[in-house]
Amino acid sequence: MPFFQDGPALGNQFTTDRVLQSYLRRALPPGVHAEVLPELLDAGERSGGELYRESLEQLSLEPELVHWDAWGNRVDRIEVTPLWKKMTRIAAEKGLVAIAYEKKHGEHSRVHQMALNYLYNASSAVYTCPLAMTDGATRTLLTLNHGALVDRAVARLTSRDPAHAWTSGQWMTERTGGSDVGISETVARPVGSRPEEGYRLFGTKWFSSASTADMALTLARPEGNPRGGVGLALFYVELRDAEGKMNGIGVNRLKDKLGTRALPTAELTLDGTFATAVAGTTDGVRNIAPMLNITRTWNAICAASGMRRGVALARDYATKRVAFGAKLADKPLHLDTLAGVQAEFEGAFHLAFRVVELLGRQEAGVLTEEEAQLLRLLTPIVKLTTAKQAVAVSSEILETFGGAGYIEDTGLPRLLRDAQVLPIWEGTTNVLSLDVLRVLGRGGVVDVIEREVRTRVERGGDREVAAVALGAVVHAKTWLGQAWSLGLPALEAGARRFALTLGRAMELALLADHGGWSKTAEGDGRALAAARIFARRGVDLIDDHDALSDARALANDEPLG
Ligand code: MFK
Repeated sequence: MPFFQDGPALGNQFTTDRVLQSYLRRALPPGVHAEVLPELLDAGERSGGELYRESLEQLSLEPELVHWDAWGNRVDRIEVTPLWKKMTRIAAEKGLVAIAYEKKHGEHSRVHQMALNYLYNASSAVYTCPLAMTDGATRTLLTLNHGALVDRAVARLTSRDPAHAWTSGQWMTERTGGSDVGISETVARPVGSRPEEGYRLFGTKWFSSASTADMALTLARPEGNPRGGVGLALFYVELRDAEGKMNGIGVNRLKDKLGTRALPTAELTLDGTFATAVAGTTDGVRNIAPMLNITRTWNAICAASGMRRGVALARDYATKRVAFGAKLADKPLHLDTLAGVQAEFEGAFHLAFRVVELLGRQEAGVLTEEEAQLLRLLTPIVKLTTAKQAVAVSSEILETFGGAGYIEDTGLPRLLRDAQVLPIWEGTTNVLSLDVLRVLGRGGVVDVIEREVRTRVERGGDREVAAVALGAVVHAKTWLGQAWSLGLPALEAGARRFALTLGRAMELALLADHGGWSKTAEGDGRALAAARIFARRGVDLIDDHDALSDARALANDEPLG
């Protein structure tokens, strides 16, 4: 009988997730926990069952752009995959955006919403992208409080009726760049003499994710406005009219991307697109910031979700694969490798959900001033830290499968490809590291993170772990003080190491805190073990040397002679 290897299998992704279950037992009041449990069980069952199966069956399916109909009309219709269509229905019915706005569980509504999205994400073919933008658009419209647009769009963006529900796009990136949004070229021409009469937009949007959306928030420069982000305005656009005709929008082509391949990302030409100014005719970058902060939080949840999926597959496989006379699960080096990725995942999970908790408190109106500072600082930090971890963890997960991890129809390479977008979109690691510095330069303080770390590690009760987490934050603070005095170039050069150190220290502290609780309340020492492993993997990345001089020396790469 020839040998055939059994592949990895998944069970219910809620009942098999120790980390999520334990966190929710601590974070949610018992009544809320009991109420949301059936939804989590259902999401876990679908995510480990039918949706996972369908995502594997549809691995090679991709969206298609249909430019013309049979009679020669330009239609620019995008045909999405069956799984995408299914996720559209599930997302509305399960309230994957709506839960946050229905606020049934007060400040815990965000944890409820994101726990569900964490479960669905890894089997959704990245349908979480349009959901993130829909959530971001809802939050932005509500924050800016444009009465007519709130009335028209928010009910649809948060609808649980698939026939009524809308999704939103977020069109920022242009050929001039995805990071330096202030140099965007799209212009806005007023339709009449008053801004309320609307605008026509002319320009190209270079990366428009989920271009199947019903509406979008986008940036354009009203004619005569100054350069830079301040001269841009935030606009609301509906993609099609009541007859389904495009609103002056041409879909040039779909992007051929490394990953997220079921997600239709398009290049768009706006040629007289009718648009409504959402909040005056300037300050577009500042006005779209609520959207950025929401999608960055989703990014972190999806990073944790992707890591958890990889760990679940690798752990199952390790119980099946036999090599050198034993199961991989019984091999000390394999165990050590899995423990390392598990610890990274657990740290990322707790930081992502800490930010979600803060967001929930903000939206429930109970956030303190200190927590508001923490939320503003942690939002770029959680995005950049977890995204980098997701790429490293996915790469390691593929390796735990040996050659099978490199073969497309196992579905495993997709874990890595889909993770690789996480540090890129919604602000790269460097851009977000500079955002952290911007917050600190405008009166924000690292002390809020230091206090959070101190409180958490004291509660956690592990001295070794506490010393690593606190030591890293104190070192980062000291470096910051010195770097301010050395000037902007030194500060910028170290910004990524600084932000990652704060991110990793926070993750470790939160993991330690949860570990202490879990040991006492549940008699489970595994989260503390994860904290100890995490602490030994390296938290403090600060470089006190003159790293910039060395970097500048290396910038000249000409061979001698
Ligand atoms: C799985 C889920 C993933 C979700 C998928 C979604 C897919 C969508 C695809 C995309 O659209 S990806 C492209 C996303 N693009 C970005 O994330 C942009 C990255 N670049 C930045 O974030 C830059 O830092 C930024 C564009 C904001 C810099 O622009 P500027 O013009 O130099 O802005 P400036 O002067 O720094 O800030 C303008 C104002 O906004 C300031 O306020 P004030 O005017 O009151 O001083 C800033 O404080 C404020 N601001 C900027 N970022 C903020 C913010 N406020 C709050 N939160 C922020 N994050």
